[in-house]
Amino acid sequence: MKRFEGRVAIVTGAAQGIGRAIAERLASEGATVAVVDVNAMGATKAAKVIGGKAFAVGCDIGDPDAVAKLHRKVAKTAGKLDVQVNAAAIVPFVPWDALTFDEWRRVMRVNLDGLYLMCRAGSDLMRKNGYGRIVNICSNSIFAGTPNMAHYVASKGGVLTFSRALATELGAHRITVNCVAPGLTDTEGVQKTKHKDAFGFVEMLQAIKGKGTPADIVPAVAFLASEEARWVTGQTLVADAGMVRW
Ligand code: 4PL
Repeated sequence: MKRFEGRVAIVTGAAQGIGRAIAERLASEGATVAVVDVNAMGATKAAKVIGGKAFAVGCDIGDPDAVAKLHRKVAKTAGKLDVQVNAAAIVPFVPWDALTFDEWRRVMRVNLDGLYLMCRAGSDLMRKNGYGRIVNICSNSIFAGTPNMAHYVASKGGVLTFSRALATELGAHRITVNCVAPGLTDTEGVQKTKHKDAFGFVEMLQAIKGKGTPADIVPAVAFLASEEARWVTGQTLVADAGMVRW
């Protein structure tokens, strides 16, 4: 399929994991992709591997000036913005008894403040063309109440409800806003934390057995980012092998 020919996309968190897999898919289906990550070197490497019209931008999405600069660069380089996938997030493993206010704020700064900044700048750019697809990466942990990440779960609950409200506000501009909520997924980030020890537990709860990978999340995102998803907005699609159902 070539659903993104002539489209311009931004994918955050695209140096690795789910974000990177999404960037690869959008590019392979024809999009010009801004490969965005706080790890600028990682973004550069990912953009090089993706090739074609992909270009890297180092950006801390929690920094208002950096986000403004990113969108100026995309407007200048690619001329417009059609698709924005917000996959960048901090995925902590911190038990409640160790959770400090500084750690709470660190996660909120990226997972919610960063999402606000990206959607503020992204929707302003999309409105100029009266077309847009925003896909925000949520998490099935908001339904499961997953332990050791209360601040993350709180932030992802905000991702869902913010996306709903934004969908209502942006509908008039033919911009859709939806979420994809993955379950525990085998990524570089997860492998670096104790979350990697939870695969057996989540598999027990899944309707379909196995270990989720970024490739299992990509199709849901690509559908919501595509032109033909125009009748779907304000929704959250859970992609977790049936671990939670809502
Ligand atoms: C079920 O979003 O949804 C661990 C780590 N386990 O980040 C997540 C589950 C993790 C999750 C998540």
